[in-house]
Amino acid sequence: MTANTPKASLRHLVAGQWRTGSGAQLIDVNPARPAEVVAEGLLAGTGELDAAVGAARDAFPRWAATPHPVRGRILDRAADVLDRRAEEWGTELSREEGKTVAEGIGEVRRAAEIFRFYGSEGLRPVGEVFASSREGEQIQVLHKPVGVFAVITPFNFPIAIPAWKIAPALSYGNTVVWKPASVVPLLAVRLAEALVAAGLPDGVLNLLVTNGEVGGRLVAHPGIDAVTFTGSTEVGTRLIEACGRRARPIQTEMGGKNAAAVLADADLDLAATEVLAGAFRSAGQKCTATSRLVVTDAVADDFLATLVDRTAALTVGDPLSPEVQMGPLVTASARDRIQSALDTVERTPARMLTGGYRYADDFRRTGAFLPPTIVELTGESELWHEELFGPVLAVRRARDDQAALDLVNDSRFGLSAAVFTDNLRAVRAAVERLAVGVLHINSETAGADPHVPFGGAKQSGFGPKEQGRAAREFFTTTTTVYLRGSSAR
Ligand code: UN1
Repeated sequence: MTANTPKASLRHLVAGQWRTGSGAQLIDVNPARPAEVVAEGLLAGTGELDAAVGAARDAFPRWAATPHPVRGRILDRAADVLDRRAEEWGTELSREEGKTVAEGIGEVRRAAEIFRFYGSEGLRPVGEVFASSREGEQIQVLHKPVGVFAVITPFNFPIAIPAWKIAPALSYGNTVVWKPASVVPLLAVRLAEALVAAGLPDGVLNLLVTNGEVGGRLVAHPGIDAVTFTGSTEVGTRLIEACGRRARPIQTEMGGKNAAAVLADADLDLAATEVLAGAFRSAGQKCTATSRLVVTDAVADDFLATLVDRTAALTVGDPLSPEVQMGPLVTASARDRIQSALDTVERTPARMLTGGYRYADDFRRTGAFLPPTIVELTGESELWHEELFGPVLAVRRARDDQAALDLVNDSRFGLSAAVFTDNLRAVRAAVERLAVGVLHINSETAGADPHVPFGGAKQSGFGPKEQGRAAREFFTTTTTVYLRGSSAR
């Protein structure tokens, strides 16, 4: 793909029709080469919003009544399309979002896997049966579709996160109005295309690429039954309030400031490999990224020396080049926001171990690039507490293993953590004491398998967990049936 690759035209999917929008102009650019337009078109406005919600409402009764295994076959076919187009769409993902092309292709395949899991869901048990304490009675718990879901997704996994919300929503018989982050509209169009090609009936999935204002109206729209959101804690808590006022169920997956703890007996080479991946893949733009590192004093000097060397050796550049290990941030404004936070380092008890500078070469200065950065803190600093969502790792040293685990818990977030150790006692302490939704022992903080629960503690998440069978809790509503024969027989 080159600068001459034709740009895509931006469209919205409403009631099975691809439409142009009635809102402002959107120009979607490649963050590595900001002069290169990836897609262009008009955002959706409030007219399209009403039409999309109306279409989802109209489509709901038939879709809910479609047998679950039949719905599942459509999701399976969408997975086939995603697998078939993985190279092409993964390359577009890299060009639109900035992660490396290998990560982009991997993400499209991951979306396919998620659709396969929920495609099979109709072949698994659909409810629970309980014994009754009364003779001649059985108690059944039935899981039913909820209705129309508003699905709001972030830029950083432009196809995997939408997949893990849309696939369960559709599998369990709901219909959807989806608002993706407007900086990654092309991959949203691709996912919708896969579902259309798979034979999804009109109106079951509606896609609106639009701004935050129309997104806010979507969440508050009277035709919406429930909301699922992944994004910042700031926006998430606003949506929780808006839904609370309407007694409308909402699930949010929000910020993280995830720590890796390297304990005294850790395999330092393994820990360095995993911390490097956790902190700098996708340029640190994952809510599961490793953005804090705790090292116990006994191994701190050795470990930090290795980690700093390996970080400084990372190849940063055009994510479409196969040898590049880290691409740009998603936008120039994301880069500038993080750069300003790093500019405060001089005024805090901290020292820069690597990175923290501005690139001087033309290519990386023009693109949204920031070097992979490690900063060691010697006292209280915002860099320990605030999520930057970029390639920045804040380090603290701990006296011993117990103090290291205390530092891991020293956050208002609780999405994931990683602990590097071979010590069984330390592992047990970590499992029992760390307030996180996802815990990795001897692997990086990021990553989420499609068949197991995913979500955070504290201010990282609100409502039921995502993925696997855990998603059923949010995407269905239950009826408890006390079932007896009639007394006459
Ligand atoms: C991963 O770690 O591979 O927004 C997935 C995020 C998370 C997904 C993380 N919801 O980064």
